[in-house]
Amino acid sequence: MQALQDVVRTGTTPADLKQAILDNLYYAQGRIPQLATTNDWYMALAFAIRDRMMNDWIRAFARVRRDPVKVVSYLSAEFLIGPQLGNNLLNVHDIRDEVAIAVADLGLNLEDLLNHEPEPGLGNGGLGRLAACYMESLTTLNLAAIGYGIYYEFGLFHQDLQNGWQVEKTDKWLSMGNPWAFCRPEITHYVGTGGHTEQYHDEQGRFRARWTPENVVRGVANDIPVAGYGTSMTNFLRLWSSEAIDSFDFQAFNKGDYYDAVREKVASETISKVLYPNDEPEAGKVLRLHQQYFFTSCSLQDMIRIHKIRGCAIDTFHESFAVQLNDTHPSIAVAELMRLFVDIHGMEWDTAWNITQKALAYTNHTLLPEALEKWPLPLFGKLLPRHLEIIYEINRRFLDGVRAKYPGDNERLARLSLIDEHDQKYVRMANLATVGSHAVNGVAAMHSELLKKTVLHDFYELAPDKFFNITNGVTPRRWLALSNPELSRLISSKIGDEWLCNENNLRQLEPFADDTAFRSQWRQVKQLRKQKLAALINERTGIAVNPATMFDVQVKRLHEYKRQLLNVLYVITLYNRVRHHTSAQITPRTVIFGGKAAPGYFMAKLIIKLINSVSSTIDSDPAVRDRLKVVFIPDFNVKSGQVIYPAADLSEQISTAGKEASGTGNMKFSMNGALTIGTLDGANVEIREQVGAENFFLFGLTADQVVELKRSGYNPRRYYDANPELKEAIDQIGSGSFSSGDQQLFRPIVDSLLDRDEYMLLADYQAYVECQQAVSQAYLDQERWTRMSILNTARIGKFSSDRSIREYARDIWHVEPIALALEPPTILSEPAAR
Ligand code: 26Q
Repeated sequence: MQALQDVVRTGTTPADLKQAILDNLYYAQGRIPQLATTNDWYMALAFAIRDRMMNDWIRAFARVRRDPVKVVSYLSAEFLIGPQLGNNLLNVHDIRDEVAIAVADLGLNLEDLLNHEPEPGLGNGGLGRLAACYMESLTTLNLAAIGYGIYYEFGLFHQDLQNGWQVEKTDKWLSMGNPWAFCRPEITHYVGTGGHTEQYHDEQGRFRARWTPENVVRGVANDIPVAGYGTSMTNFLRLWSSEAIDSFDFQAFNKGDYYDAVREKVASETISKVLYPNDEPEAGKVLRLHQQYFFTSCSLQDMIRIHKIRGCAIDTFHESFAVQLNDTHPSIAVAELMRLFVDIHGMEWDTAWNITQKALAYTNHTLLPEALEKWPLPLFGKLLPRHLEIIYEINRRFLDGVRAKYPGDNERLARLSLIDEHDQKYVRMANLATVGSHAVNGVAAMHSELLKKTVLHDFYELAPDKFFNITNGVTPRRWLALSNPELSRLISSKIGDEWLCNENNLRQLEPFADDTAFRSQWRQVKQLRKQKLAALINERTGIAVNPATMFDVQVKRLHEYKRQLLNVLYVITLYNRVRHHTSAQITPRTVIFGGKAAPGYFMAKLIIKLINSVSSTIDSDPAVRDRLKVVFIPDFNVKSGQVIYPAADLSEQISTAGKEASGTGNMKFSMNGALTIGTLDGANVEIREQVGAENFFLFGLTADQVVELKRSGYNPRRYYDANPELKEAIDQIGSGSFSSGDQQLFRPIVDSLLDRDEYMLLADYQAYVECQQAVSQAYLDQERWTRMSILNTARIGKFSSDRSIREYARDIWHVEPIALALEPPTILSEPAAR
């Protein structure tokens, strides 16, 4: 009887779904169809889909609470999950078609409801999106996992353009409600800061430390389910929001100091208020350190709570959880876990250290020295006095070991120390994470090699077995099946749909590269996706682009090392060539940019302005505008990415070699059949290996050559003086050709290029222009281009996040899939296991 009710409650026929939407509209939203807004309908549909995730979710978690399965705990300050509805329609029993019928029956359009969902922008870019892809793959692979992070009230800002400049708008993503999150007021943990420490002897006469914090906030869990594809496994994100312990400080209140009392509350709620919009650390931001400690502490306390519920002893913690640190942002976990073990649970230091190291693993995402997190010691000690003591103790013991191995090598000691003592003192978070973990990995083969050679070289010499490479990957569910349904259907029509969970199957497409009819269908799909992007561009910018031109795309955060400016220099060169008719045959291009600049990053914002200025200048030149167009799509995010990647012909991956740890956009483009023009940097190296050198447009200095050129004294002016086309382009920027004669506006760009050129754009310019020439040539032969495009998709399987996660599972976490098929079905009358 109950089981039957369960089936009715969450049935998946169009009729069941229609009824469920109406029920939710009425009972969860308090609305009737006649008065419902698009948001009401969207919410009702989202609740109906969420209802259909509950059984699997509760069942999976009951299993995890009961049985000794090792759970992956992915700690990340960012989860850039993107819109949930579309992905859940795909992953939850693949019910999109049924839902479309149900929705149409209600007089609605599914596309409109999908478009209505706001982007949950809980991340800056690559690192946050990687965490989201990994959670999806973990679930698809039936691995038990919890993604721990922060429930930011305001996610990454929205980018507007005003007169070509970036303007930031607050992201109020929760203002209309979030149907995917379960607030769990009963799951809370307390997190202290400040105050003082003291030492004492406990009842057994043991020497102990006690920390009396000055401030305490409460973290409340907000759970968002994560569905896997083609499995009943469901995992979840547990994102913490901060609250004041009491809604009022009654002492202050009674004194009549109402504002002081409320101020406390406001300060507590500030912790999870807003995502820092920089994808690099900024020195001295105490609130950021507080955020990191807040979510890390809540998460570790939560794991210990779950571990105890399972009836396990504290000293087997590492058998319950494999804790992955997504960059150094949660690296305070090393000291916090030690504090919880030693101070709170009374464990011996050596035992605690052993368990901590066994539980933790650290992923590094950058080699750039300015991007390595370090906190000024006074700031750190004020916020986390006990943690500083613990870090000193870890450091003392660690350096004793180093001294024994390398007697007298003080320089090595200074480099390895957890404390930077060069002038001001700092806590080095990468060193802390490395020492406290049993595994350290880079995110692409080249990056992992450079890690061992440069930033973590001394650690590598100490413990070479700690170091791994796990090349990044992206989920083919969101980035191919969901973003590009037409291409997915075309692929499945030839090789079946197994490729969705078995990435190697894509290889079976290779023979179809030689099939004329298939190539024609492939082009038709690309054309369709280009029309869709053209419509989006028109809606966002008012610019009409021609889908018959080559779509040449660079979308990613704005950063000097990513060299959007090199792309602009080429565009200006092309503009000049068209104007001067020096190029007989030019392949018409639409050059598309998108990406946010950190609000305080002056140069990145000026580059956005330059792109928009070049765009208008070209657009107002009738002789050029049909053959060359430049557009900047504002507010690039996951949602627009899903429209942009499938529509690209050419993917720009042109960072200075040695600077981009991996890149993941490069994978999304290639998966959707775009060809790459790129340097030997990050995962480009492996993408080229996979798709074949003949299907990849390579240019530029290698990482070794970059280092060597810098060492031997790089002089950008030499390139400027020797190259008339380069000189012309830079002179135009400086002389006001794109700024109505204003010679000051873009001066900082010109000066930076000619005086320093930190990222060696000028050194790579000629090679880039020549490579672009080869691209233009290749595009003229559409049959050849299509063949290359198909081969890109066919050979990109390695970059599925499923492959990455299998490697983490095998080499770092030592976890196995759980067999859910053996579980009895959950029925509503049976309470979930306690
Ligand atoms: C740190 C401290 C204080 C404030 C902000 C930060 C912060 C926030 C975000 C530092 C870094 C980030 C994000 C970094 C990032 O996205 N890195 C990218 O990670 C991708 C996934 O591995 C790689 O593909 C990219 O190459 C890498 O740049």
